[in-house]
Amino acid sequence: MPDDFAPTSKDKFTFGLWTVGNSGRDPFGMPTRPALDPVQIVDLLGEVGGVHGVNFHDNDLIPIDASKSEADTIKQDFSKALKRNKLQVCMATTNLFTDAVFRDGAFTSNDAEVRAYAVRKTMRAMDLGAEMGARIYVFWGGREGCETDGSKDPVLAESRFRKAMNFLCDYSIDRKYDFRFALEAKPNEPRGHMFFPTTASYLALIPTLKHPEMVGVNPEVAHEQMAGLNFSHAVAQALAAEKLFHIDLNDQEPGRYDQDYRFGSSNLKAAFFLVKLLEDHKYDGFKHFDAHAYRSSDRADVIEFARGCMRTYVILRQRARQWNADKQVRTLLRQINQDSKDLDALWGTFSKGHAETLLGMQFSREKMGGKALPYEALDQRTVEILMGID
Ligand code: GLT
Ligand code: MN
Ligand code: MN
Repeated sequence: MPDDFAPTSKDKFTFGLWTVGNSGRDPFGMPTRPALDPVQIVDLLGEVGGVHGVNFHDNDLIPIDASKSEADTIKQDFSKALKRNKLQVCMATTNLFTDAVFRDGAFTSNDAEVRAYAVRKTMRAMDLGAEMGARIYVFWGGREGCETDGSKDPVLAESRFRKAMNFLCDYSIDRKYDFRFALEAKPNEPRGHMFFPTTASYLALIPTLKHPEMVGVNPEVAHEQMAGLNFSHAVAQALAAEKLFHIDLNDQEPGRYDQDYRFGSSNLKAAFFLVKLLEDHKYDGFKHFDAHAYRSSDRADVIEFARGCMRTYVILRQRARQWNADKQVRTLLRQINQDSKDLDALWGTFSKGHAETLLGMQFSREKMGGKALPYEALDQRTVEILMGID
């Protein structure tokens, strides 16, 4: 029987080396799975099937202290593995958080030498990303933040971050790398407080940059949910601003540490409305599963985890189409949306005439306030579609 939900390369699903390569280490325990090198991870993704591409931090691929000849060998082996498994490199990023040098930030560090080193490390990582074929470059400021507000002036921190972005945009232009930058927010963890805690914070920063057209966002489901926010609404704002350059899909239970669960595993209804939003608005970028398997999983289960992320997306996409075409949903939506082009036009553009007409209009608050809004029925039908009821 053909599998209607099998992902294909056309779906543009990607995984980071650090996602399926996650060894199960956490702050309380050692790895539970053997460490995999980049070639083994790419082979694993090939075995998963239907994956479009792979993403990496500079040091996921090349260890921070590797020599030039070691780096060359790694790159050659990696390129062969990509070819063998028909995978592309889609996104690259910089590890500006693991090494102790970044313990108090990278671009926003209080130490000018660390700031310069962070910019230089990113330049080299951009060289590597461009060489491997990436055109999206993600910035996740893992250590950009503080524990005590006495340690940093947050206005100065913002201006340092802006300067780094401006310099690196110019570097990409100068080297003709054609990168689009995607900024990824997170409210906390690993810092007590992180700068630019939500996607909206970055959307507000972007117009203040030297090359705003080059810079967008990379929202992550779990990060917005950690801030107690509705992820779809953050994505909607990015879509409306034409700034959704990349997306990190995973899942998260409310009020917990950063869990990076399999996509759709915790809040299926929120995942459904997210997929529906992306599909309705024809998001065409990469869909990166920035998630990892449970610490208890072995290699075979890691493969199930990766397949599960993609399969859930594909099934939810099919359910979104079903929802859009569903008779009952359509009837309810017609009843809920009371449209009038004339009324909208009245306040759509200002004119003295429009203002006069509006001021003179008669409204019946009682009638408007008494209209039926069958949202219970709509939500129940949504849940039943999700449960597979035709
Ligand atoms: C890290 C983080 C992710 C970011 C990655 C990019 S690294 O795993 O938790 O959300 O997307 O730097
Ligand atoms: Mn995360
Ligand atoms: Mn992420």
